[in-house]
Amino acid sequence: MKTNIGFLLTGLIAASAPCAATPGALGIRFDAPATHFTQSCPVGNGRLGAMLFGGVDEERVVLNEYGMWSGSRQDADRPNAAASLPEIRRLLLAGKNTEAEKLVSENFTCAGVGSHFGTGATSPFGCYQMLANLRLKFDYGGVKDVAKDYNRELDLGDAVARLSFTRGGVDYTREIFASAPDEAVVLRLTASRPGALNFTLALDRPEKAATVTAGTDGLRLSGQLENGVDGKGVKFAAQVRVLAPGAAVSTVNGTLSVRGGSEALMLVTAATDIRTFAGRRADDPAALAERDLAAASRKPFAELRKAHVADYRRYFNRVKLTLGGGAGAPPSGPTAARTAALKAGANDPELMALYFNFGRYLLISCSRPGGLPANLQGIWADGIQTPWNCDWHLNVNVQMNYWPAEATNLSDLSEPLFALVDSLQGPGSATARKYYGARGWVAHVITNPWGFTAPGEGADWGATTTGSAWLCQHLWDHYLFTGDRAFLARAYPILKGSALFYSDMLIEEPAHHWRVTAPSNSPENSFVAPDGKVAHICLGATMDMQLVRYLFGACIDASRILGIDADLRTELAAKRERLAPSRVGSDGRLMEWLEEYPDVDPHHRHVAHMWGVYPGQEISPQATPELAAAARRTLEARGDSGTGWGVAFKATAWIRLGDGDRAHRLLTNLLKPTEGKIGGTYPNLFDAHPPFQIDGNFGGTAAIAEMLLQSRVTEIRGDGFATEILLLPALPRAWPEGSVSGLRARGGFEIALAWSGGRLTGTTVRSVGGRTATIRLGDRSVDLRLEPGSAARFDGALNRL
Ligand code: FUC
Repeated sequence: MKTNIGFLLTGLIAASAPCAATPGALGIRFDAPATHFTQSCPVGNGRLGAMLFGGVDEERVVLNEYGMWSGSRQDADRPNAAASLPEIRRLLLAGKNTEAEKLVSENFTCAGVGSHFGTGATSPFGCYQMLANLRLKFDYGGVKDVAKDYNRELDLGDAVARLSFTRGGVDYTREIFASAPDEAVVLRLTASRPGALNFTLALDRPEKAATVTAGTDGLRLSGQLENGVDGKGVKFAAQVRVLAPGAAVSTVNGTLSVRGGSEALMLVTAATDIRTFAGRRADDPAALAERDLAAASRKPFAELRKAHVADYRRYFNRVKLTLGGGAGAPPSGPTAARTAALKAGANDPELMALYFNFGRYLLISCSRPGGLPANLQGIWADGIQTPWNCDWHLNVNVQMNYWPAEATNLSDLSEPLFALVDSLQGPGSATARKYYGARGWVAHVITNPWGFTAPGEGADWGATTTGSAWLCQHLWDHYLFTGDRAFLARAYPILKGSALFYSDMLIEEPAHHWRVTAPSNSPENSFVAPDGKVAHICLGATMDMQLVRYLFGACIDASRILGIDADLRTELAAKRERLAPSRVGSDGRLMEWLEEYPDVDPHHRHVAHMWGVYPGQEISPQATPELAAAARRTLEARGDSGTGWGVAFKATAWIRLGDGDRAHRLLTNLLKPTEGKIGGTYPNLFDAHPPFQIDGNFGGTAAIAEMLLQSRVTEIRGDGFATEILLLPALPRAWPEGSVSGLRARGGFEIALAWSGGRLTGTTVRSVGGRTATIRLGDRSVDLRLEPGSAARFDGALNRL
């Protein structure tokens, strides 16, 4: 077999060089302007976002800023909730689920309206919303002919969106990016003929923009959001400056008129005074926006662009993926034509590589250290009342946003998620006490920047208690990937607080004397209760038990590594032994609940009990073949379609079960154009729940990485981890050729690998701190010991080179 070592070496060395992947995997293309933001080009610097619509006569750029949250801090805990707990539990133990659910509904949900069932813009829960519209209206001087050669593209190689067309014999271009180093959105327009660039510029907001002022130096907008109490919520400000050499700039009715130039640079800055766990960026948003603007305007465009591209590539170029081997040339033209071709049966591996690159692009663009974590739409939202308040949902969604972070070498971008988790301890310990009389802290299904940790307002979905345990998984997994002991020392109190909560809230069920969560539900799913009615509330849903098992295990390991809390270790180990296990039901499926309740919706979008397969690791074909077979049957029964994130979740489970072809079928479903209520993809590759929800983008990205490389820590020793690294564990037949570099494995390794004809041609394993690993390829394996910083190369049969 041919080895491809040249690639492997350059793969690692190229980690800091500009990306040279095929352009088809790096560009999202459009041949017409957007009419909806799911056709726009999104750019972002973690905090500021912009979506370029690219209209010829009128341009609309939707502006976003991550602190645009209405609402405010509130105490949403019901003061007397704990008084109902014994009765809720008694009813559950007696098999009276519907009666228990009624009591949960009356006494055990949050106080007040909560998230207002996802429409909380004017309530204290609040909602993330758009900042403003930047609108440009062009004057082509009576030119009659239409625009020709329209081309709009989001370039993932340098995080710049571009647009070009010709009209009346003049070539027009637009270019936009959001710079992290300069804290500004930068938009540049050009016309190939002097004097041909004529436009007006306006800034508006559909709600609560108290003032918009125009001066010849630019536009200013400011206002204050609703807080759900007295209208005095987050203050915000945005500013735009126009630099148009040779053009005449004047103010007209609150807008700017720019006439007679051939080039214009617009700089947009913005700030809010939101005070969150990420700190407060501005006491006076207008002053900060002004300061950022003054600093950015001192730099020439080329310098702004250079700094932006370098900053972005620092993240993006850590990984390079090529997927080849599709039949025939991929369709050229707009990306939407490629997703449509997929639906018609095309195999377009490069499109999947594009989707992977886009997922990494999105995370880099909406989640930066020191900021807020990616919400349900990252940072990109159009409108005021956004779907589900664009909050952080803890029963799969925000976690899925961070699924690709570690494996695709963006570990540092999880920091905002960790900061959020850290911040939930305070309010979460009040919730733990008031509802469960428990130590530690808990968060349920929804949260916001205001520290919401109470159960949601609907008993059917709001009672999941393991949102916090699932968040903790990300802390522990970060440690497993990085081996960062200082991080573990910081994370440990959070893990411990979460473990203490579950340790206190578990109760014993009578049939097997297992410890179970109570009350519980399997996220948003329902079942037929013993009385024949539809119910949600139960004891010890399988996902809960998997999560608590994981959390206790992590906490036990962490305390041992840190040499503290021996007593807690004993307490958790004893309880962990008695947690209800994952089980196979009489129909051969993995049981979703403690009892074999009949399904109400056999195709329900959540597959919560697959948590133990992915992202958890308690079920695998190697270690637990019977449970793995049951998981397969569950996935078969659930079907291959669903909401965007639901499809991505099922794909990851199929991957861990070793079925790359089936996972590829699901990825194909995820990438197909969305239709009706079925998930899929919009023309700009945003994931469709529908509506747009970014979790599916990240879930799909994680799935692609997982098809090529998996890793698990099998033992934690004095000198580090023993790790298993699985090469090409679920490579689909549809991707016979390809290569990837820069993927990370647990235990502290970075991997490059290449394959041809569906078989590995070679791999390079580099230690970024890890020492021992077993590399597996199908039935073959090789043990490896490396010093940090060194690398080992193998051919396609795992012979060391
Ligand atoms: C979960 C899901 C919904 C939606 C919402 C934002 O509650 O069940 O489908 O994704 O989050």
